[in-house]
Amino acid sequence: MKAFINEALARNEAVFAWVHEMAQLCRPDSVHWCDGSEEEKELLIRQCLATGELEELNQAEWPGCHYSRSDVNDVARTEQLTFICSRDKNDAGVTNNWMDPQEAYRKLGEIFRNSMRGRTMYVIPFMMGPPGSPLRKIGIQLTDSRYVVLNMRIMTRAGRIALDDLGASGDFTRCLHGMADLNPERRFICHFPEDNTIWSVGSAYGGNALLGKKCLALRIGSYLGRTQGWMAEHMLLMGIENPQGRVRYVTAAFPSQCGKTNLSMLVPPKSLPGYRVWTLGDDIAWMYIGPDGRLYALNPETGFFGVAPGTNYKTNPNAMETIRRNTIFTNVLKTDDGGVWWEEMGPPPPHGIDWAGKDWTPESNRPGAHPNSRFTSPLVQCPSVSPEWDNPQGVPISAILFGARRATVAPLICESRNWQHGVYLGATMASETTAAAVGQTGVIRRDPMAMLPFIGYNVGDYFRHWLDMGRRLRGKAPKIFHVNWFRRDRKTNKFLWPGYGENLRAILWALERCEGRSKAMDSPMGFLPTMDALNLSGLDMPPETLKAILEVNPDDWDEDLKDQRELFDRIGDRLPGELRQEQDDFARRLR
Ligand code: SAT
Ligand code: MN
Repeated sequence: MKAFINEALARNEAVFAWVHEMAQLCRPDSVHWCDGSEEEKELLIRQCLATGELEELNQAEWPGCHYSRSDVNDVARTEQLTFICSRDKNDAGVTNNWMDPQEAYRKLGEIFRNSMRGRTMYVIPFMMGPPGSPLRKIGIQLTDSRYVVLNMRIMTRAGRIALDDLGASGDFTRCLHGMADLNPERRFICHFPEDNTIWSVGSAYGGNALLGKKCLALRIGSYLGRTQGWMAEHMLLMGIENPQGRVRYVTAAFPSQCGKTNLSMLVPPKSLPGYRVWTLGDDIAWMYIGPDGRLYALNPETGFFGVAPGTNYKTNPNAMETIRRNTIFTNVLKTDDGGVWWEEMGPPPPHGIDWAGKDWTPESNRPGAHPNSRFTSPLVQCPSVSPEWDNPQGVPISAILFGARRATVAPLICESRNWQHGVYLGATMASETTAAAVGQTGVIRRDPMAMLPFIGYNVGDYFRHWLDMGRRLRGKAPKIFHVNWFRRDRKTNKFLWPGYGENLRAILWALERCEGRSKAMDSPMGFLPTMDALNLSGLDMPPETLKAILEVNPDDWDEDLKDQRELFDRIGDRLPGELRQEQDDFARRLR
């Protein structure tokens, strides 16, 4: 390892100088440069087991798997403690918390100062995106958490590969992370887009601490994407192969915990023989315009940081197979025989230790796994992994889906009239909140493009960038759809649509529409499948139910339109006029 480090540092003064400066601030006892090797992983795991940072699972049942319990105050992203620190407050926009960069460096600097005394500072060079890709980005994360190192090794291309790729360049994202005392009062996740820098302190939880993910790949990524002419989006990426063997690719944006992982690993129902789904990513897509003028997408990550509760052999068999090996489980329930369990995984064990470290039995009357408990697993272990998953060019996109979790209002699927109208549908998305972020769950919040907590700059400029991309794609833009698997019956409050594998039926209609086939009917919101256009073979669905799922009822929309207008008013003068126009047109069509 030493030789590789010396070699790399001889080449790259910028990295060396920055790491030195940060070490002067945090004062770790030692600095460990991560090379990404297997020996390094084994060493880290051994140390984690010795300190209790990880617990070993039954290695016969769960080979290479480990268990982690995070601090009970540190189990989800903390959006209220997340800041965009642009020089001009207006550049952060109304969807972000803003802090003056000087103040942020000072404030967080005080918390970081000497915070790594008695600990090791790990230097993790990492690459987002496949080697050789025009979109790949290098980051270097400093952290005093071994858990973070082990997760970053699964979620990114970490170690020597990234430093070698960087060469002598100073063009890398400077990611400083420290646990400090894990005190929510002294927890800040700050992004400095103009400095290509991220400082995160006081949390060791996924989205707060694995800085390649939401912080780099989405917040800094979206900022870089706008300046460089590409897009960083909160989207899964999947291929759909038809019975003739042709594969078409789709990206889909849903808020956290709305089933992106399940959809990306979908298993087609038996009644749709010959179809196959290929998984490329479950959370983030980077998209750019390829040499042929089409939109291409790739997944910058190499792993899944998926929600455990609700995952089982019925809802997501591919995820269940993926997580059997080399997986880190965080905040699930640990069973007495060294296995894991979570709500809806299967029959509960008679006894276990819950996510908070307490004794648990099925009679305990509280969840054994935290609702936001997670698995971290390598993407290549997924049985449905696409052979194109690490194609440096990415894959061409046929359709973009914007999905929300809505009990009412939004139909199963709706096709936008054109790109601009599709951007409007994405911009006005709203969804019920989930446990992925700290706060109340189940309340409706507007979540433009499912990017509300992840847009790294002014949301008005972000919408403008979407419109510009459409213009640059000329006639070759993918079609945009709005989907909602979560509509409920007005009387019984039960879900109307079976979801999971059956969601493929709606996507197949979308793909047919992309080829100018299949039937649609006009509605105020956009084009809906006609009653006979969805392939429902083998699905026992009464026509009344289908009608209810596809309904766009003008009376339902009053409140929603009001709420949309509020968002647009708040965005103010950076809101593109085209979106106001789309909104007025929608209101007119509803009347
Ligand atoms: O933010 S995390 O990456 O921890 C999970 C999510 O919200 O998608
Ligand atoms: Mn996510």
